[in-house]
Amino acid sequence: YEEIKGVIPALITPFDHEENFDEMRMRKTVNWLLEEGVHGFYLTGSTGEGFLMTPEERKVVVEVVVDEVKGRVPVIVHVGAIGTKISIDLAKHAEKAGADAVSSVPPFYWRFSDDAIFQYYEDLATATSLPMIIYNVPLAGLFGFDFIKRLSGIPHVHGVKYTAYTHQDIHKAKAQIGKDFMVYSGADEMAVSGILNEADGIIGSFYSMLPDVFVNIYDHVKKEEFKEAQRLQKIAVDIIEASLKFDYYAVIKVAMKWMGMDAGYVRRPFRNLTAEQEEAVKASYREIRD
Ligand code: NAY
Repeated sequence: YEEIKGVIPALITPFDHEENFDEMRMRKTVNWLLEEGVHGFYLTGSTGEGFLMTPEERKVVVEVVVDEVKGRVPVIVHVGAIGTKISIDLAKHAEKAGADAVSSVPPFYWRFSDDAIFQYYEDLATATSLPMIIYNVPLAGLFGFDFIKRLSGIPHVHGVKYTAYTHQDIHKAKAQIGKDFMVYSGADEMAVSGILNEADGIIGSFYSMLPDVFVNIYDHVKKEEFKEAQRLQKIAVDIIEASLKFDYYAVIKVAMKWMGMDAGYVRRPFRNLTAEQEEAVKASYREIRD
C-alpha cells in the first residue's frame, strides 16, 4: 500500500469461553468491519490483547487476518514485546505473512533509558523492509516531541501512532519532520481533533465497535461538515465513557454481539461482563441522546 490512511480499528481478538483464539469469529469480525467501511486494521495491540498471547498465538492471529482481508485494506501488525529478539521475530513473521507495516510500543516495565528505547526501535525497524510505526502511548510511557523527532531518523520509521492528547504536536510533526511522516491519532474521544490537526488516520479500540460512526466522523471532517462531525463525536464520547466503567475490551465485544457480530470473550485477567453488568451497560447506552 502506498498510503495507510483513514479509520483503522485497533482490532479486538475474539476468544472463546475457554480463552482460545476463535478463528471463525475473527474472520467474521474482519468482514463485518470491512462492510462497515473501515480503511485498515491494526492487529495484536493493546485492544487486541497482544500482551496476553504467546508469540505463536500472535502469529496465528496475523496469518488469519491477512488471509481474510485478502489485500482489501492495509494491515499494520503490532509486534511489541519487552524483548527485542521477540519483537524482531514477530516483525519478520508479519513481513512474511504479508502485512503492510509493523508497529511497536517501546519496551516497558523496566523504565528503559531513551538510548535503550532508541536502540530497540533501530534494531526492530531495520530487521525487516516494512514501514515501522512507532507508538506513543501513556500505558508504556509517553515520548516528548523531540524524542519522536529523533526516532523518525531511523531507517524505515515511517510514522507514529499518537495516543496522546497534545494534538498540537501532530501539526509540529508534519511541519518539522515532514508531510510524509504519518501520524495516527489514537484517542477515540478526540478523533475529530486528531483529524483536524492533520492526522493521516485514526487508530483506536472503539472503531471495532462503532465503525460506521467513526467512518462518518472522518468523512464529515474531511468535507468540513463540522456540526455533524461534532454531533457524532459527542455521542461517541458518551458511549466510550459508559464503556470505560468496565474492562472495556469486554464491553466492545458484547456490544458487537448485540449488533449481530458475536466477537467472543476477553482473556484473563480482563473480566467478561456478568449478565447484570451487560444490562447495566445497555441501560446506560439507552440514556445517551443527542
Ligand atoms: C491499541 O489497541 O493499541 C490502541 O489502539 C490504543 C488506543 C486506545 N488506547 C488504549 C490505551 O487502548 O483507542 C484508545 C482508547 O482505548 C480509547 O481512546 C478509549 O479511551
